[in-house]
Amino acid sequence: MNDTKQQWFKDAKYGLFIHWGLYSILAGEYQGKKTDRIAEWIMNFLDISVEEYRKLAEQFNPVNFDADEIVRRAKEEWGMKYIVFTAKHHEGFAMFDSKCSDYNVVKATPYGRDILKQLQNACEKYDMKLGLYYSQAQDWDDPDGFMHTKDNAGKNFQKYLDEKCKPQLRELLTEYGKISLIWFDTPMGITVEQTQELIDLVKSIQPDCILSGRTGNHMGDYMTTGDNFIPRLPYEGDWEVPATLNDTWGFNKFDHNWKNPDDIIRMMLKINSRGGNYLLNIGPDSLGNVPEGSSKVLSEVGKYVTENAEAVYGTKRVGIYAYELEWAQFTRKDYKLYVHVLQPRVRIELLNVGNQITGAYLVKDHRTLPFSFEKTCEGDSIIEVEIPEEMQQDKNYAVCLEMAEKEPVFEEIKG
Ligand code: FHN
Repeated sequence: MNDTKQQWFKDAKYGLFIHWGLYSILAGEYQGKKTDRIAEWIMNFLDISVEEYRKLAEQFNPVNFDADEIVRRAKEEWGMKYIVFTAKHHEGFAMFDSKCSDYNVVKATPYGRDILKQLQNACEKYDMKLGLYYSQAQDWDDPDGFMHTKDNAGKNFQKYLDEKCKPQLRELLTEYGKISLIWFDTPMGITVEQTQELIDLVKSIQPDCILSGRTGNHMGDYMTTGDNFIPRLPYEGDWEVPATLNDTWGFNKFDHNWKNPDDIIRMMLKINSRGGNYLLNIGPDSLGNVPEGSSKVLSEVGKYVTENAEAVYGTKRVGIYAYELEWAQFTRKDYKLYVHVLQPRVRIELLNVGNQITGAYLVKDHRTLPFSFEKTCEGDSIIEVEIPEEMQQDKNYAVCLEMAEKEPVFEEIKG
């Protein structure tokens, strides 16, 4: 079972992924050609040479970037408990002041300021956990870094690891305060020994720093699911679903396919209910603006999360309930079952939940609600909670059922 041994990660439930790099300048299009795939892969998909791609750095000037504003909103408005920022994505460009590669935001761009330092300062100010994405295997700029779908024969991968990857990780772990998580990704080609070298390096500098499921050879500290893939069943241990708000991670000016807030809330609760964290992405544009489409959705979801904070953060995996409920999702704590009501209801009816209920209240204002628990004519347990009349047309609120038992008693359907 995956155990990060970090309570903050177990309790977090909801985090912000930020994919940002030079690809945001191309925004899904290069020399009139569009990519119909994730925009941060444009260098690979459209076969842009290293020499050409490097020229993008000369244009990178994100004068609108406001780390304080992004972190403040993530914390106060969007309800996120941690941030994972792409310190270096597959393109190989460092969004921090790297001493071992000049291909970085301070030395190679007109902007000349350290993006990561600004984020670190803001995270410290708002007491936000900071994690860093680092592409440890793919580096499309380094001659010895791997590139998916291309011929990697003859590359001296160990040289890249020793001369770029490890020195940069050392910089990240020594010069940017507390790093709570390193989000390694696409561990293609990396051996068990090489993976262990990376783990040892990280843990020797910051022992509490946890490692994503894509560290390599399944040696990370927790399970990372496929992108946008939600496990169907409750899953034991620590895990996380990385997810997009549209169909890309890096900014794509053509992609306006934003998911709607209700769907995001439902997906978040499914993930939380099954025991995982939801790491939801934004891709700022080349000026540093967070796309309007994503901040609108995040604000709506944030309203739900902050109003119902008690029913989200620190909750635990719920067992399997016999019925599929269109209108609800569950989360739980000891002696409390939270029913997230996602569609209008006159009353909550839960069949085959056999707990003795000692109280019921609306999570957002702790208003007590009338309830009963008894048996149906068929002898099945049934819990009912009355919804106040003025709320019967509402959706998206949580109700807490206080139970005499520590955990929900989900009965089998006997029929
Ligand atoms: O190739 C990357 C992709 O660009 C993005 O960073 C996602 C996030 O989970 N990870 C890889 C694909 O799974």
